[in-house]
Amino acid sequence: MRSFKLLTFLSALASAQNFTESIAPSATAANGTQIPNPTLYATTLAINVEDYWNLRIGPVQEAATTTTVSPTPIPSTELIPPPPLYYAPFPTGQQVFKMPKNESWSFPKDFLWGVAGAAQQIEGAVKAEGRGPSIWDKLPRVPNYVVNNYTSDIADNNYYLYKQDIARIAALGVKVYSFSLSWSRILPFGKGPVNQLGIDHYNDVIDTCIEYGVTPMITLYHWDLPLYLQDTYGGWLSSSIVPDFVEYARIAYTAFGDRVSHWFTVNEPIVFCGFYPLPTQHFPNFTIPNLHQRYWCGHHVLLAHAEAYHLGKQILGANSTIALKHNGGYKIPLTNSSADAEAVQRAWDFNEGWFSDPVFLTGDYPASLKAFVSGFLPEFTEEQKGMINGTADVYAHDAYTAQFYFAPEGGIEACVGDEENPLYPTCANTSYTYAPTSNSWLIGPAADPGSPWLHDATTYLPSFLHYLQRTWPSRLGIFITEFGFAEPFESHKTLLQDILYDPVRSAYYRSYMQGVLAAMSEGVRVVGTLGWSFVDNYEWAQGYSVTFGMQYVNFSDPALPRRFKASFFEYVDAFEVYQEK
Ligand code: GBH
Repeated sequence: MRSFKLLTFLSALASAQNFTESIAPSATAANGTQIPNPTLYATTLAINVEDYWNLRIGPVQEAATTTTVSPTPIPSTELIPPPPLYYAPFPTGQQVFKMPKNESWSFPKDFLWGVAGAAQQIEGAVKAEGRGPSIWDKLPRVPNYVVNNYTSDIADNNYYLYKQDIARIAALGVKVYSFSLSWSRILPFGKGPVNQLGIDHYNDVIDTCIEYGVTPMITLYHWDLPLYLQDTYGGWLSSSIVPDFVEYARIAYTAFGDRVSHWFTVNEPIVFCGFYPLPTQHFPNFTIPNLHQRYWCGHHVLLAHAEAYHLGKQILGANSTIALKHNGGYKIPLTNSSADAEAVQRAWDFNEGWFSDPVFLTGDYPASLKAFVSGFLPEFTEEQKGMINGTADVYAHDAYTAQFYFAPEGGIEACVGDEENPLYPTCANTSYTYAPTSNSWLIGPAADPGSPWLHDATTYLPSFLHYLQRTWPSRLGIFITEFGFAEPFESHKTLLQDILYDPVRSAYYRSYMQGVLAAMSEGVRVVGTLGWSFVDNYEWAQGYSVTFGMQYVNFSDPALPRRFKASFFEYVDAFEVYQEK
């Protein structure tokens, strides 16, 4: 069984005077003698949120603007679209920026189109008004975990600028704004006392959306785990996370459910479970083998999500939409060999299938994944399977791109039997280029080198959407909850006007929306699309070196007005042309 070698930070607090980086108390006494078991010498002192910041994070940066800013009207000149890009404008004429219209395409009136962002990436104000630290306040302080050791202490300062941020997207006619809650704003320690100031903040974000005619949607968890839950029991590695997450969900549904009916429980568990193991010098260690940690995390995610779904239905009612956000690219066999077909299937199983088969099909893992995890995870009971199955009203997918897959050298079977193989346990190799017999062309234009996983592979989008609908059918259809592009080298551009004209991202948005329309005209049910992101923001391990925004943000002075990039107009244009009035 798992045993937690947890050296609590509380014992470190006892010697907080000389506490520096590691929270593990020294195993060596002053005279050089080994202390046989330092965990014996632990204590429990009550510490407040300020102490906790000081103990684990240290000083944080503060923005110049530290009070909520009132919105101002968007100047009408800012709403003038750019001159056309690449393609002849249709109909012709000055400043006309319209897609040539395909009469067999359309978005229904109630199509949920909008933009998305996430708390840790935009809010800043990390210590303001009682917020507790998250693991993403700690990770940037692990040397070289993040490019340039950039933190999200200030980010877009959206915590104070949200009114203007909402006014700006409303000015372009955007229908939906999807944001995430910072769990540690609402519960500074992830559990225990509720911070009313955090609740008040999100109440006002929601009310501002409604005032501007924008539909708010909430993601409960976008990677910013309250640090305390990681420090005390290992976060998602422990079953203790399940009741804590469900309680947090209850608080949020109860506070905001009267005005918000679209909810996402967790964002991309494949990704955040992949954060484990966390850097061992900076977080308590757990004796779960590294390779197993992410699957323990996934196991608890499924249980937490499912319980939160059922609770949500009770509190929010049957008309609510609740789902978890899946992620991954479309998977194309590199060649038509049966080995490559099997590699593709394994890749689906170990990625989307990991969470989608349990939630949409069986309550349990796909066979190839199960063969691996049954070596260490407990099997879901029949009751658990029944509880997990059917817990998403839409198939929510963050569908950015596509990739080729092929069998590893030496074959899949050999890899599956060889823990040392770097491709183990998925045992599927990947490529961004077509096979050498097709001249090894890249699948599509590359994004910024800081996002090497991302290419404009929108030619494959209709096939992708057909695959998702066929494989994991859902009650309401597919919701593309994120898609977007990192304009190559954008952070190297120095002239504002150069930054604002983003051709590769614009072309991506254009062909992406055409791919959605094509798939819909072929019978794929897509209920909405959310562009990522409405502003440049803190791009996790890439810091501010990679930008996904459809609006520019000046990070040296986030109080300066945001500016629309050309791509934002391209995205909006798809709805001006194709949405039924
Ligand atoms: C989204 O995930 C996130 O939800 C969002 O927060 C983020 O800002 C956005 O992407 C843009 O990056 O570096 O080769 O190991 C999209 C899915 C999964 C894509 C993890 C990047 C890492 C690939 N992401 N993946 S790699």
